Amino acid sequence: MTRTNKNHTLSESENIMNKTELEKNLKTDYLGKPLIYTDCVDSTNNEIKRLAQKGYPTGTTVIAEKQTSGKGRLGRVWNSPVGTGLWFSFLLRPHTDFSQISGITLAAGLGVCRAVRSFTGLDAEIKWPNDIIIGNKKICGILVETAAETDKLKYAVVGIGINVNTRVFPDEIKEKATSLIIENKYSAINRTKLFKEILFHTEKCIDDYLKNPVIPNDYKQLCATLGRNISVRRGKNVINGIASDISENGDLIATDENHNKILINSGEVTVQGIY
Ligand code: BT5
Repeated sequence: MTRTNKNHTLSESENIMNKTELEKNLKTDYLGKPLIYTDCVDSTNNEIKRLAQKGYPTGTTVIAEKQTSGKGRLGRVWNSPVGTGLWFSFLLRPHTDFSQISGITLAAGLGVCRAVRSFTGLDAEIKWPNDIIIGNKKICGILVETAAETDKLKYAVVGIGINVNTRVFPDEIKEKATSLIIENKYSAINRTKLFKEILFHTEKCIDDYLKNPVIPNDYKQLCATLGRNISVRRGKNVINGIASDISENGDLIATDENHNKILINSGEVTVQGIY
């Protein structure tokens, strides 16, 4: 069976992607060049690190149908079953220092969010720093890892996982995860086209940030965290506040119960109303 409308076509043969189609009409300067497509890998982030050690250039991208050890932050597991999602990573060798890594991370999230919105018309938003959500559930996680040489940034790996045509989630995540097909009233999304759209928007956001390292206004407009009650763990304490802004270097700014400004640059932020 083939269902058709502009961006939402899924024939049986499209359940598996292929390298030729993935590379065709890629509108990027460097992302996806070269592109390595594989059936199965431990983690596309790990594979990029192996290729980085071999000297592969900036933009090198690995995409897999399935990951056996897909990972999130802090050693968490990223559920990456075959044939339903987009699991990919790319290598960046930016001529910047570590201070710009959070900006690059936010730029990648903005790129994915813009791509999902323009391609599907769904109201995707960003949960700071770079989860993509629809409603109050997560459709995408991004893991940025870096390698240093003395105190200089050697390279960064940006790993993106998106639930595209996933209909069922394991029990552990079914309350907090959703997918594009679920949000799209069960009309399937063409993963190959979406992948190319994401590379295009993400490259543009990263380049814009590297040229002019400020957090763009539309990041803030799309950031579902702003204006909400949040809590963050600091050692043994939990601080509660309202998220109000993003600082120049990408930190979340919140106002606590005593009207003090707090800057949050890492760690787990719980946002009221979002998974
Ligand atoms: C992230 O971590 O959200 C970053 C995920 C990055 C995955 C990509 S896939 C391609 C590349 N290769 C990799 O090995 N990783 C990257 P974090 O914020 O720590 O969230 C992880 C948590 O999200 C887990 O503990 C689960 O609760 C939940 N989770 C796991 N799989 C999920 C999924 N498919 N959809 C939504 N939530 C999920």
